[in-house]
Amino acid sequence: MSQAPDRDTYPIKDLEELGRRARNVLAANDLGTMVTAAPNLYPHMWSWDAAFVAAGLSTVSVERALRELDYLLAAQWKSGMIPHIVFSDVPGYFPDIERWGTRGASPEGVQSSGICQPPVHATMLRRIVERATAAGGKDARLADEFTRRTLPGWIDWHAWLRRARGGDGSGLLTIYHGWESGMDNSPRFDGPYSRVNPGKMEPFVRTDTQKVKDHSQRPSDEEYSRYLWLVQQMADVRFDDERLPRVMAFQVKDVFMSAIYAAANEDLAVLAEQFGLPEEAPRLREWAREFRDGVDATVDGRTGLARDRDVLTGEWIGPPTMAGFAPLISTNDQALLDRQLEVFEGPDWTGDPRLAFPLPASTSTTYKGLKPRQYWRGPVWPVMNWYLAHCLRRRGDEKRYRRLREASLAQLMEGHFGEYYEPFTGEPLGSMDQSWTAAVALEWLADPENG
Ligand code: 2M8
Repeated sequence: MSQAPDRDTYPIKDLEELGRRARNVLAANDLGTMVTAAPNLYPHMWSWDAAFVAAGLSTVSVERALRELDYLLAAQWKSGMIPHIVFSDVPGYFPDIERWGTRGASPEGVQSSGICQPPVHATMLRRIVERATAAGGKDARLADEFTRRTLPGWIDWHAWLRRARGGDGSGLLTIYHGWESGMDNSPRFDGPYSRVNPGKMEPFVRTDTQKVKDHSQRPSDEEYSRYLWLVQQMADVRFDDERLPRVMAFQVKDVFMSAIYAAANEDLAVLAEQFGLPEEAPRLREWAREFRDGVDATVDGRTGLARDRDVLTGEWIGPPTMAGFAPLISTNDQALLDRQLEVFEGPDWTGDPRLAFPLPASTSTTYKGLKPRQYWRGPVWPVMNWYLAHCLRRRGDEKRYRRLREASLAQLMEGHFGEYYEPFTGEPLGSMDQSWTAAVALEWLADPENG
């Protein structure tokens, strides 16, 4: 099937059934304190997952959605960093807190990893606030109280990113681990990782490959040893922001994360104006401008795609991955936006007639290094489809939002809420009942007019 079926293809009862199942997935993954990222493979809270999950939860309960964000924010480090994992008590994930060596680094009573993930939180909070405000009554009151109370924490988070990761005037954030991008083994990082040579470290046993039986859907052991080596390099300097640039063997200017940051600064500025901190808005808008410009400046005129940069070699990063569409998230340049949309809808991306559904794969489907079943090397990620569509809709592009919605619903109708999907067959892969996939299903199902 190369065209997504029309909305009318689905009887309303099928859509209701999809919603019912998505709500069940979130309820089953809910430990009460946190919704784990997935039932088995990821039994903890992940930072950007939690933000998307909160948006999905808000279609069911604004109160529960805000509690999710509260729980994440309570793990914020003194520096302002929001850690990428907040650990639950459920065992079975590696690397665990011991391997991270972060005991004592987080606030009292919290256990976390020592790196960050893309800052989608303010964007999702704004989404939740808009939904709650439209609902009025108790929801609106809760959202008002929550936003006033937590704004300083979100602003500290953004200030940390700017200071610790983006203060060099490039308008781009640095990551010190592929995990910080959220797109762990994307071909974006092959060059930088090829220069990471693991030294002596404790042996380790992976748990992910015990859970995803088909190992070709996960990163390789060689990749994992590099991931673990970088964790050790950070732990050796006690995750000290000042020392990381001097010791880390992996340093990349992440263009996708930078675009997310630019957009989130705009959203945070709006929230600051509405909820009692208008004096903060100008500096948030200034960061938005700085990073929007930084992202625009990375675009390769030949391909029309944005690029990451390896800080250690100064080289641009070439492989055509979905990170190349960073300007769709953040740019104000109409000509660049038009060019990006042309590429996005062209034969190397959503216009590839071989696709099961016209949705962006994590790596161009015509790229020679495409691995259609392997994690961030080719599969389609439902959460990214929704996020990009949300960004387009924010620009007023309702037509493209709806197109992506139709294709996404068609993909999700098979009902497993896969972590990712094979682009040509639509087979769900990785973890099933993945929370953020269920969450975005609920977002798609929320009234597209009033959202
Ligand atoms: C994946 O990453 C974790 C490490 O952070 C893993 O593979 O163990 C990524 O897809 C990441 O983006 C996501 O936040 C996480 C949980 O869903 O899983």
